[in-house]
Amino acid sequence: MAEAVTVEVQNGIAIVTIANPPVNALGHEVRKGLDAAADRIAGDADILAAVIRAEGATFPAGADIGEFPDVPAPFHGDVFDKIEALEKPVVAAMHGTALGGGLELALGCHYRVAAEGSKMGLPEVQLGLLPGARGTQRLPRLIGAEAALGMMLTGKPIDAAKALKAGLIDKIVPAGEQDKAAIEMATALMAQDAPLPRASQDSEWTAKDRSDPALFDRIRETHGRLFRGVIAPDAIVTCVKAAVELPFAQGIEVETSEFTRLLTSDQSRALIHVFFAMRDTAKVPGIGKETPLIDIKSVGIIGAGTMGGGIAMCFANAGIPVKLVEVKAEALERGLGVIRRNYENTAKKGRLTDDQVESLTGLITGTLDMDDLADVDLVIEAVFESMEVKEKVFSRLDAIAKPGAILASNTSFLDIDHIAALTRRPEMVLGLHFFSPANVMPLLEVVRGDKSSDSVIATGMKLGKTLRKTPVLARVCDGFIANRLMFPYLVASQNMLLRGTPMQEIDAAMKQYGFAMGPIALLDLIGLDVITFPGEVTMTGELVKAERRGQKLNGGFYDYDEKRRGTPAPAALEIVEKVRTANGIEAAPPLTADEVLTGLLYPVVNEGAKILEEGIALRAGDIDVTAILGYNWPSYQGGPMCWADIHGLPKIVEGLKAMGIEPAKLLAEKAASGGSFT
Ligand code: 3H9
Repeated sequence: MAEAVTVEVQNGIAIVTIANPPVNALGHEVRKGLDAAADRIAGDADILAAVIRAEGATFPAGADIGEFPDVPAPFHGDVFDKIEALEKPVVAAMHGTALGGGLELALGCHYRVAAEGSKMGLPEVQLGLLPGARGTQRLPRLIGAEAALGMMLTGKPIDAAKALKAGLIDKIVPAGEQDKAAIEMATALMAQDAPLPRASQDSEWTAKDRSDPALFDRIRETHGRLFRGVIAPDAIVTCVKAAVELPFAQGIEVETSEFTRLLTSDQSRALIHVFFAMRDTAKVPGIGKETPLIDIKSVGIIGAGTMGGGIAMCFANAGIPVKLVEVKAEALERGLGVIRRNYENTAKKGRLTDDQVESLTGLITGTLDMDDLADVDLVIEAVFESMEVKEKVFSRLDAIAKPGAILASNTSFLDIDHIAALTRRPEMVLGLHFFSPANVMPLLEVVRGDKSSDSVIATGMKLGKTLRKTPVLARVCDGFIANRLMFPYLVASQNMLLRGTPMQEIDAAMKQYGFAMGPIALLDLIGLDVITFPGEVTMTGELVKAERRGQKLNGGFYDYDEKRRGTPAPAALEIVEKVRTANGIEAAPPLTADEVLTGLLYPVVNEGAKILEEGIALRAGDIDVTAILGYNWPSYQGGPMCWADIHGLPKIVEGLKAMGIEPAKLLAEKAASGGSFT
């Protein structure tokens, strides 16, 4: 294996190269290499200056996240301090995305040159962490606490131009010329015997920030939303306060202790799991680079309703022309009108130009004739969720579509194998399940039928990326992964309501857990006419009968004001009472928030375990990703399966039994053997 760090001396300049593909993460070997390089630069009299550069696509994109929570010495921060302490100028040559520990490495250098278009950021907060290699101490000294906190709390990178303006870097050069420019800079510095600026010793900004007593309150106010539910932002503020108020040596003690606390927290465990899980969903065993892809240059969509229209927008946004089919002219006009209005609204917000609106809408053509789909590469059916209707569509479609065209259904629960069997090309059929609104929601469930070919599945997964969504592979079952997983959650919420816990308390418990809304409010948002519950849980049916369909029509469980704030609707309370009496249910004392939480989440974990053991999902992480992207499960809880691991599987098994629910075999086995899902 090639060495992760090499040093080559040219004309008195040590050129230190990091080579650790794919993103030059600062793993153990890289840290050892940099540490040794710093020793060599210090001890070798022939070396008068140094440049730190990276091979491949990017300057280091951070610490090696896969190493966490263990970090073998030498530690990142100690290595960067050693580099900063060198008495010879060190210039960082940055390109790509200098993130996290990568940016902290650059901050330890005396000068920073960056390629045009490169980005700098401290995204640790998104992993439930903070910049723990002196980033919280050096960056505020270099660009001021307010700008530094902006970067650390949002985790969003800034581009080189903004970094230059802020004083984070010293020079921008054309892309590809950063190494040459850094060497030139080092050569000039070495000739001048120039002073070595050390960010750790810079006191201009800290003096300014100390004279601004409202600084930290202002920051909390500006970024208040980012503090909700998560612990890292507070820790970041604590560290930056230390940077402003304490000498560097004391500041790094605060940073190290806060970083260690976060690194061993459940939140960073969950968020790091989510980071890798998001990237793993695209990996399908048996399908690789060698699997031939089907070129999708044009698409047909059947149904111009909310779903069909949203899907059409996804393709137009990716530059792929769409033919949108409807049965009636009126429905087609309405669908095309909604699409245009959506784009025009985006333009009003300044996120599209008028020309872009025209070219995007120009990519979507309406037709009333399904025969017009004879030449497209992919057809997605997005008609009413009835097998009878879909049977008709697919039989006809099979006769119309050209050989080699993929036929997909956007069904959210119907049997793809049954649909495939209606065609003479079952190997070309799959499910492409978008979530509403399709042009916004980031999840795409790719449903593999028994006969779907590898090429068709590979193409479906690739399509997810083309449409800028995260594709997750599912096998056929009622509700696939996301909807099947969350159905028990919604059912359990209905049972709680019937058994006497007020709806606002059920919802509050789940908001406290981190959901944007609780299950009852969620039902109102989805629309009460869309979901049918089994058995005695018929409150949604009764509400629909009373012309209450949720937020979209007359309110549902809640009445809504003009700002969409809900209050429990008297009409709904009457229906709860009526259904309760009709089923002879006695209201019990309301459950505590904790009982609501476990009562709703344990059944989800149980369903997740069944989804896994039946092979509907490839891995537990895929289930977590579908819950996070499809149902807004709070990512800092890791999704249901990671949450279950953290919460404790034996506790969940016992809890399920106490609720009268048989634990899934896989769950029981893992609980008994001390195993985990993630
Ligand atoms: C940190 O730095 C802490 C310090 O402050 C303190 C330390 C004491 N480590 O995203 P991609 C893998 S915390 C390990 O698909 P892209 C990734 O899993 C870190 N692996 O590519 C994937 O693997 P695979 C702060 C990493 O081009 C492959 O690289 N930094 C890391 O779409 C390609 O990744 C961050 O949070 C890593 N740091 O995007 C930055 N990064 O192919 C995290 C990536 O096996 N990274 N991998 O699935 C990113 O934001 C994006 O990866 C990046 C490239 C923008 C760099």
